[in-house]
Amino acid sequence: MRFDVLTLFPEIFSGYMTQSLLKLAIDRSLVELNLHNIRDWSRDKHHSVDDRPFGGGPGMVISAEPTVEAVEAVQATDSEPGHLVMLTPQGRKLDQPLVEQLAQHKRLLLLCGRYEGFDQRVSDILKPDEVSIGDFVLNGGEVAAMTVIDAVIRLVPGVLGDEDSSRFDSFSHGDRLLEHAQYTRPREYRGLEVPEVLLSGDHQQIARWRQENSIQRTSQRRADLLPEKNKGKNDEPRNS
Ligand code: 6GU
Repeated sequence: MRFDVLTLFPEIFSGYMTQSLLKLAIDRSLVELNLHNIRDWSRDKHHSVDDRPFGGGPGMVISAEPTVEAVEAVQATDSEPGHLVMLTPQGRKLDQPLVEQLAQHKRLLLLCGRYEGFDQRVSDILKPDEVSIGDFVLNGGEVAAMTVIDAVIRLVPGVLGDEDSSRFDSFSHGDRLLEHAQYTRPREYRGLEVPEVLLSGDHQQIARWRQENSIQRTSQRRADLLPEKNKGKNDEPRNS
């Protein structure tokens, strides 16, 4: 899986790139991550990449020319131009099905905006897949791009140590349940005990408890995720 990130602030990614799971995947050549500074494609002597909006208003708009040329140049560095994603609050909202769709591509280009966004002609010309990570405003697309990378690499074969652990995550089955509660040692902490069934060694009972705990938590916290049949089941005051 190859990622190319186009940004005005490539240094934002340096800590993330040396983080364990991503670094391991890069070291094992399962993932390639290249950073490109859009400013490198600026043609004027001040290396400017933004300008005031036509029609007035606050902030600055990222110019079409350096952005389009940066994307085209980066696309041309591989025989496969890749799937172009623009991170913008105006995009379609990221969820696990979209992550799975993005993970199908061998190459993703992630275009990160700042300020008041890009000149509209960037989208008109490049027709990117515009993606948002939620209904809130970030200062730029970089954190959103890291979110996309983080979610996608978990689906790249071999990246996770345990091949099963992504399949059992919330949202990756069709049923969209939240994860059940987890416990580790000690058995008792500040008077709170680990549910007895988890210590029983009875795998069938454990599986049943976890399934019920998942449904209960989902109905308490995220009832919008539940299929109608489970709604209201175990609907008690929230305690887990
Ligand atoms: Cl992708 N960018 C910005 N600037 N804000 C956001 C976002 C993206 N997704 C949610 N909020």
